Amino acid sequence: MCGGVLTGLSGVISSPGYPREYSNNADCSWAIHVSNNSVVTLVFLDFQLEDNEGCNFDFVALFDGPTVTHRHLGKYCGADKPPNIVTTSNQLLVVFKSDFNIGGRGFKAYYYSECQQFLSAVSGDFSSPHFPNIYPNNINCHWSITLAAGYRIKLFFPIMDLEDRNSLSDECDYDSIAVYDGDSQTDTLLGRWCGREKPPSLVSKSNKLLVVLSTDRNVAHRGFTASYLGVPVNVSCTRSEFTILIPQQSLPQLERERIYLGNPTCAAQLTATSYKILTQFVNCGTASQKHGNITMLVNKLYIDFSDGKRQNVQEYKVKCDALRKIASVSIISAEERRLEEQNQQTDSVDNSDTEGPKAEPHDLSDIVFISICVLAVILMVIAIIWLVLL
Ligand SMILES: [Ca+2]
Ligand SMILES: [Ca+2]
Repeated sequence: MCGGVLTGLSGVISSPGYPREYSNNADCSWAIHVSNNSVVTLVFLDFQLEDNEGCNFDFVALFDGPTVTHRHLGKYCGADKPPNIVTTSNQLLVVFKSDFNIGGRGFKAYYYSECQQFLSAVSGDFSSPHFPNIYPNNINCHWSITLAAGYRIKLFFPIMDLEDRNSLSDECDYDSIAVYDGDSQTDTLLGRWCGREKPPSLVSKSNKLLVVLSTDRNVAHRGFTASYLGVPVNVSCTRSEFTILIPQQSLPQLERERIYLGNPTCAAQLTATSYKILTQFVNCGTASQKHGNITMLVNKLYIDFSDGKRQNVQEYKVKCDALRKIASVSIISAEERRLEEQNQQTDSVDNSDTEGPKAEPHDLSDIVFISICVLAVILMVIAIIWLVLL
């Protein structure tokens, strides 16, 4: 009649006949069993049972395991929705009982396994289960990021607090975060971290990235938070211009004006499949910077994802080594932007008495090239005059 065994990653349960009044003398049990090393979260959507102090007549009781002998997580009745419940193991038992009279609408709830998350938005955040409270033991959580083709993924860990390394092996043997450059654990391992060592910001080679949190049977800390952003990869340059291509499918429903290089007058054009910015360095405020002997032409690409609720403009640094015609693009994180602003402040102080190297419009090779041209013209003129005189 009611109850059962549920083994999916997520599912819905409700009292018999819901939303019609439940029967008297009901006795239902749902045993939820998710994949090993995951925990179960139960969320009530609706709740109305006969009320009495102590919940002795009609009630929902929850147990942290497969049977009523496991730890009691709570007993609920009345019309107040119970709080979200998280197990410590991969099993949850839900028991619903009613007595011989007086009913109610009953309840409806859904459960999910907290440790399987698939992310496909262009940017997002995630964190260890229960963050900022301590994470469960014996879990193995997967966050699988897959963006549209033409995107790479940049991943940051603003907060990192796991159990420390094994002092004997100096490895992350107990709890760890592992990041794979793809969608499975057979792909290249970008690194494994634990303790409070923050991973550097990581960039995927393709449009997929997998983050795995593994914890052992004891000692837990606060966990981690992570943020990721999609980077459009198609940036190229010649000696005089940038070409930036972003597949339209990677930025669904974004007006072309929201993508621009340097300033809003250099907004993207729409082609059949892409947003395209093709622009001369002299336009759009592209600056040249010296890095040793190499002159890099640098600008910022802005993609405005803001909606009514939230301001969200992503900034990307685009660079071109014009001599070698090699372009690159990277996301500017909030942290990098803060450092950059600091540097600009100190730079503007420094520049008041010294000339910054940034402002030089031409590199040495251009000057040499022009000098040779001028010399060639002079020699030609001398040759012509000499011929005429003869
Ligand atoms: Ca009753
Ligand atoms: Ca541990």
